[in-house]
Amino acid sequence: MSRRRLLAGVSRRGRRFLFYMRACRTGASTPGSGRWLRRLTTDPVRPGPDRLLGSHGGGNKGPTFKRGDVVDHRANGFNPTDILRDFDYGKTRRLPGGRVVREWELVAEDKEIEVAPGVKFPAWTYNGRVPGPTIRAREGELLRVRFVNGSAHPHTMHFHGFHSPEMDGVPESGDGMIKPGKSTTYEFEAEPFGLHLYHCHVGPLAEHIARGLYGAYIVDPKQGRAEADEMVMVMNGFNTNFDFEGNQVYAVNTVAFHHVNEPIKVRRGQLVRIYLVNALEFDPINSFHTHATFFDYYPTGTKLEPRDFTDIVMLGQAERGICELRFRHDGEFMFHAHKTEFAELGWMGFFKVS
Ligand SMILES: [Cu+2]
Repeated sequence: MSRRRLLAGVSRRGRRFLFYMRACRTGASTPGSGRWLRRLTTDPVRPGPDRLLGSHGGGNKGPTFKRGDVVDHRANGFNPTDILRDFDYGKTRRLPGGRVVREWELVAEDKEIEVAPGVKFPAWTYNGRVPGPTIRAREGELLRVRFVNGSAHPHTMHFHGFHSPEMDGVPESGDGMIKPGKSTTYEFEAEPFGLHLYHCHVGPLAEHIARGLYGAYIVDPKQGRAEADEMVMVMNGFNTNFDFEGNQVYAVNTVAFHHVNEPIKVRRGQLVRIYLVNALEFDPINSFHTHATFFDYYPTGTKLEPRDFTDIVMLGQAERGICELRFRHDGEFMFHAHKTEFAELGWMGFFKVS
């Protein structure tokens, strides 16, 4: 039975989820720790992720979530809580004329990662993590990214932005596909300012991306942006059964339900800036919704005036944007995909405001 057909018959699960959402909103359950999640998943009265997912072959009976457990971040080699505020500025030096050159080295590596408790996925990674490092530069700098392929498969790095054909990171130009054990250097200017992404561009493209070869690429405007608590959310998913029809696990920054277990701590009244990237494959649209607050939305971050003031944004594949928000009240507030199916399968979390 296909995933889509399976979903068509499980409207009961959707109703349970809505009940769960209401329960969270009314404070019937107080998230904030693994204990909360365990209570949700073991209390026979309260609906929790495990029962919500049960009819999807998920929960503790299936591939998507295991009762009360969390993933082994140490074995993964990364923790989504760290990835959230981890910006990689590379190494800089000045050319004789005074121009800044910013340099990185990224290594492709095949690596099994745990994307939900007990759910292992044979990922292809940049620098051993999914998403890859958040590369960050300032408008107008000269960027050099040395790419080393330590994977068993040919890969590239394709950056969104302006560059010459040789630096496009596609198989047909420049150094083309970088074979296992080989390397190349991509050189281009940091422009335009905004929020972009990079990913492998070797075919079959969907698989090379879906395996985990993508990351956020931020170009700060010359004049900078207002001071804020900044974070990166790369919305992604994992097609763990390799049927290429959809995904069985959804998340921001890879680990399903991670920020249910570990809410994102923010200060009341402080400006929070979210760099939101949709790296999802196999599903054409993803979304981001905040509870109890609205945000200014800057599509692609390429203009300094927001386009929307909203509490939800829809993003197509590879689409991204900057969300700026402030919380007015202390408490714990959900954020999640408003596509209920994705939320149930891992794409939800909480802000803890104090
Ligand atoms: Cu690739």
